[in-house]
Amino acid sequence: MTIKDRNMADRMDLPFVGLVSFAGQAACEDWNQLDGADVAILGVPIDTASSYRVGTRFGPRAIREASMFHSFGTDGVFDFEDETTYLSAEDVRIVDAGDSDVIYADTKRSLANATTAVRALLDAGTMPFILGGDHSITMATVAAYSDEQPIHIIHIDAHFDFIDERNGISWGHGSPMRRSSEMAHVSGITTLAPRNMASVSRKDYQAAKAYGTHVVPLRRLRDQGATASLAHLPSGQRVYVSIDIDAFDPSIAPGTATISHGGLSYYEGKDILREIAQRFHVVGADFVEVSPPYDPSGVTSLLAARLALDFLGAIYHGGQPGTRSDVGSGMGRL
Ligand SMILES: [Mn+2]
Repeated sequence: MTIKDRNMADRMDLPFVGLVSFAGQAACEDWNQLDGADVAILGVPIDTASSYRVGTRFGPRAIREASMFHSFGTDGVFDFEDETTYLSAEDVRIVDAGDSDVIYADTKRSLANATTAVRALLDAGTMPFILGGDHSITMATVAAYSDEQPIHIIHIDAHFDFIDERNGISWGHGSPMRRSSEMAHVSGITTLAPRNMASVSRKDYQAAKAYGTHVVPLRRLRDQGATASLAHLPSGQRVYVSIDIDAFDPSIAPGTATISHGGLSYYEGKDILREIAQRFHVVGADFVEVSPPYDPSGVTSLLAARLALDFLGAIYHGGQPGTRSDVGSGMGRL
């Protein structure tokens, strides 16, 4: 029997069957051939900028593998809680664009490759959705928006990531917001869910405040909710969303470099992402710091995959103005 003779439509393609891609979506590693895709998933497997535990170079593959459990067909996913179907073929076309290249022992060139990759995805008119990698990758992915209209960064993290430099290293995973704050096209930063002693030094905290970072510590976020925590931003604001998995509680996200107790629950995170999707114009996002060697049960990768799909579903549901029409056609560019 040849391939032609087989009825491919009858295949079940269960989550453990077949090649791995993000949520089982089509793969396209030629970034010149992405036309028509709304979202391009890009892995950036760099972990050499981590100041403590490494392993996030295996993050993109682990999140892809975990996302297969949530793979969906053209009919999308029905959420009974709001009686809505998300991620249907009419709403959004997601393509897995593979990974940016990494040069071992050379973090700076690897980061430059990530910038080049994200620019290619933007030039193709897709919204880059990036899987890290340690958090240093965000200074590279945000840099790719330099010839676009200004962006505000919504940064969800246990830490401030505003370190200027340590021992001459200014591109570590504790510095992405500091480096982003220096970019002319970044109009501001909101940091949600920081907490605990030692998550920031007094000097770096003062620098973040001097820059104008809007900070909502985790316990205030929990008290007032997602809507009030983002009320300072105007509706339709162009935002890039950077999500460090260590924003979540180590009981549900143990597989990360620098854990911090008292973090977000799944529903708290989902509520924040839904608020962002409903009110703002999301032009890019990343999920960083998933470290599979510290995630023996795979629960951290599963959480990242689930939240990524929740977020994409909320952004593209019903063709929200400012997302599909704008980002997908590249009209958001200057
Ligand atoms: Mn971080």
